[in-house]
Amino acid sequence: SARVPMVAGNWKMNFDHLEATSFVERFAKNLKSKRFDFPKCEVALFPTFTSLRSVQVLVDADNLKIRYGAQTVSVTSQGAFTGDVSADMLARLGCSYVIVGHSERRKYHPEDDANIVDQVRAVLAAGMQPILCVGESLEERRKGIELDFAVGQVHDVTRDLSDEEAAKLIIAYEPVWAIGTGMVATPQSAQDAAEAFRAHLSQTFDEHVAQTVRVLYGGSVTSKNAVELISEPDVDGFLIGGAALDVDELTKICMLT
Ligand code: G2H
Repeated sequence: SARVPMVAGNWKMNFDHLEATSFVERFAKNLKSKRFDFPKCEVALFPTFTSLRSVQVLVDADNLKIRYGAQTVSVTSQGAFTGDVSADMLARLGCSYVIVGHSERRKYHPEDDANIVDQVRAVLAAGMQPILCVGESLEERRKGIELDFAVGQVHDVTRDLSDEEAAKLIIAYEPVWAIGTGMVATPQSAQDAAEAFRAHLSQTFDEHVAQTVRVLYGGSVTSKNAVELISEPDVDGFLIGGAALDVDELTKICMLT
C-alpha cells in the first residue's frame, strides 16, 4: 500500500528523563549502524510528559529522524486545570502525535468517548496526529461481537470529523486481553479488525480517508510475532509497550517493518 508503516513505542509510566535520553541515544545508534531506512518507516516514541523536553533536545541536537509524542492530552487549552498538559504545549515541544484513548487511560482515568472525542479535536487543532486506541475486552470477544465493538468505538469518536480531519487519524487496534499479557492476537484477527475499520471509514468518509488512515496493531507485540502481523495488507505497523523498553528488541521490530 501507499501508507508508510509505523513503529510506535509506548513507554507508559517507565523511564525518567535520564533513562529516556540514554535509550534514544542507543536506539538512534542502533538504527544508524543497521542503515535503517527512515523514509520507508516512521518510528515514534511516547515518553512520559517529564521526559519529552529531554527527548526534544536530543532529537534536535543530533538531527534525529525519530519522532515522538505524548500518551494523553488535556481537552482544554489553558487555565485552572491542575495536572493537565495542553495540546499546544505538546506541539511546541515538537510532538508529532498523541496517543488518545488507550485502554489504561479509559480504565484508570475518567476518559470516556466524549472526552476522547475532545482530545482528538485538541490534537488535530494543534497540528498533531492522534493515535486513537480501540479494542474489545475478552467479554466481547467471547460473545463474538469484537469487530462490532471496536468499529463502534471508532464510529463514536470519529463521527463528527471532517474528511480532512479524519485523514490525519491513526487507529491502533489493541484488544484489551492482549495488552501486556503475552497473548498476541492472530495475524488474521488483526487483519480482520483493520479491514473492518477501513470499510467503516470508506462508508463514513471519502475513500481517500479509508486508504490513508494507518491501522496499527498493539498488544504483546515482539520481534517474534511482528513479521507475520505486518505482512497482513491492512496492518500498517505497531503500537508497542513492553517490547519498546528493550532497545535491541525495538530495533529488531523496526528492521522487520
Ligand atoms: C498495548 C501495548 C502498547 P504491550 O497497550 O500500547 O503494550 O505491548 O506491553 O502489550
